[in-house]
Amino acid sequence: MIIDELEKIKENILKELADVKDIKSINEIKVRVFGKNGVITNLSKGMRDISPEERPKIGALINEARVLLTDAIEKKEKVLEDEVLALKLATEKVDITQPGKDVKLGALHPINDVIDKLTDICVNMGFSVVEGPEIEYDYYNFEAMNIPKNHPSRDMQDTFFITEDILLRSQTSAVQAREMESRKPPFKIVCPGKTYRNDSDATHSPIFNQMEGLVVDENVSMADLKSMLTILMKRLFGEDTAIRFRPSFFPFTEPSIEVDVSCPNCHGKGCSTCKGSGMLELLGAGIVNPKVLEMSGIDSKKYKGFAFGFGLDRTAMILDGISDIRNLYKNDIRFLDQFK
Ligand code: FA5
Repeated sequence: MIIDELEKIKENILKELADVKDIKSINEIKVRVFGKNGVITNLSKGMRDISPEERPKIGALINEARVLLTDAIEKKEKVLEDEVLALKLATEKVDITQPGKDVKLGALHPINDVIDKLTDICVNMGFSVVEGPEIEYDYYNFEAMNIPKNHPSRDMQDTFFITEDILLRSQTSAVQAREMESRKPPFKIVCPGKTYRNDSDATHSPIFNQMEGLVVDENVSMADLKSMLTILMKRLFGEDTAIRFRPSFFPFTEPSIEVDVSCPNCHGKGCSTCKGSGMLELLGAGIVNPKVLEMSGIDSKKYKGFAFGFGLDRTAMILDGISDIRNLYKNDIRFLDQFK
């Protein structure tokens, strides 16, 4: 009889609900009672086999049981949820009197710090910041810089070749030719980036960073270059920094100079870092060789240029008093922590 069956279902489910201890079991009961094949669902489906006279009465009883069980399930659910919440509140109390956890703050790497400082100074002087590829064609790194294949001046830079025509750029000067090809004078650009040479000692690293600067305009002179570099160096290192300009040679500039700054380790007395000279070479510079301008399609009769190439690792060494360049690449937190 359906009526007896209904009574049994109500009795069993209410008894089961009384013993239930978790939400998962409640959900299982819900499926068993009201799911697709649940006991109440099946009874409702069976209504079609009941005689039309009895149907309203049985229908009302099934509905009554549905309301009763839904109500009981919801009540039990609420009780269990309250219990879970009470337990959470009791166990997850935050003691606001406890001291906070120490958060370890990072800092800019000394080289990135130098790149930021130098590019800031240059942007203030009207330069645009550009980038170029680290894997470069021999053409841009050497040939367009007036250093033909097999020329002895290639020995000045011990280069990592990938193929005969492709290399890891040995100088950011490679960006000069790319920019001269794509821009119309007048323009002022700086290009910071990684460079590579087969070198390693206290002041030479196989990976290092340079920042190239290039100005192309109608009346550019060595006096402009020297005064601009002096202002730049004094802004970077301080007004009373000792700076030395020396004549030098680069195939892409004529005349050429090199610029030294007092050694960070011995402050001019002479030590192993500066190989006894008291000074550290920081950059090369000069008036752009007219041949280089012409090769990149710039009229050398109308326009002149000056260029400079900073060693950024050496700049970081001077700014932060670092005596061995290799420390910049060891990723030793104890070393890097000093520059926070
Ligand atoms: C050049 O690379 C030229 N392209 C610079 C230049 C640009 C001259 C524009 C004229 C016009 P040089 O080889 O001297 O020049 O390198 C420039 C600077 O890079 C050096 O003064 C030094 O500070 C740095 N440098 C060179 N080799 C290394 C190295 N292996 N490790 C760290 N710094 C280096």
